[in-house]
Amino acid sequence: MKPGLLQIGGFPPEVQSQIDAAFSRVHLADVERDPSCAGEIRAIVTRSNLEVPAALVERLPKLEIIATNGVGYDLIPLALAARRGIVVTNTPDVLNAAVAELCIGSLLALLRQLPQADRYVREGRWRNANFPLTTSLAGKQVGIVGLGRIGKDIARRLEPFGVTLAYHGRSDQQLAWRFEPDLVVLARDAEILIVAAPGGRETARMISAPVLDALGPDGYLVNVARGSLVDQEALLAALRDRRIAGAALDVFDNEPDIDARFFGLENVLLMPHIGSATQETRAAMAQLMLDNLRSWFASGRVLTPVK
Ligand code: 8YV
Repeated sequence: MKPGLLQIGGFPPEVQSQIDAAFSRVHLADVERDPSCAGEIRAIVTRSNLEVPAALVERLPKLEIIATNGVGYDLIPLALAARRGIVVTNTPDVLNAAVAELCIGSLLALLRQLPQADRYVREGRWRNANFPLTTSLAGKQVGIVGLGRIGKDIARRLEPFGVTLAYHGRSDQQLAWRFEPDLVVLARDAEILIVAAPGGRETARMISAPVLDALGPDGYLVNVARGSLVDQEALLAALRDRRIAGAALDVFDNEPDIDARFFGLENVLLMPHIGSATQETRAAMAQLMLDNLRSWFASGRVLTPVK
């Protein structure tokens, strides 16, 4: 008999068929309709941008594993899982390159105003005027908040652009780049602040009003991490009042129903949480998620547990 699996969110057909070949799949609505099926569920598959409510986990007495299709696990009740001996797996490393590419691509698009330039040409304005001068990346001071696997990939890829790098995080990793223990100082020194730290309680709203003020009117913010790291009200006000120059944002509070005030701002580049969204990367993430599940049910071991 196939093990029971509860699926949160959707997956592409080629992933879905592999889940369905190995597991007896139900959705949240099935559990609501027929609470008796909760007793059969041994695995949850989910996506890192969707919540696994603690109350749901409490209702699944036979749950052994939660496998998320993403690196983030801020929406999984880890303490409860640990207490219950439930294994949690994620998909680290396979998405580093894609997220780093989006970070640098969106930073360049923001500085060089690529969306505006595209619109300018399409609207036939090229003949009548000169497109305004923009801002170079070369020579800038860049501060990275969170120098984990993704942060390091971003830093390595930024170096050839001729920038000066510093970082802030939990500890000094004794690297070639300057460690700055004070986030406000990092922001004050930086012309570009990149957010690449994990979400969760520890990092919540760390990009606060004082940090944005320290970044200042010539400073740019890029967030490819989680909306929860930023005080969004403070960010909206800083963008509106031009107390920072601009922002490139892939993540927000309350996705996908984001605050509509962003739509009226010209100095912000908005993206629909697509850091890992390339065909190659999503295939590798799904493979790792499925490998973790299969390995657990075959051998009681997983490849990439969340520690
Ligand atoms: C996606 C992510 O949101 O890996 C993460 O933490 O945020 C993303 O890759 C999503 O989980 C893809 O299913």
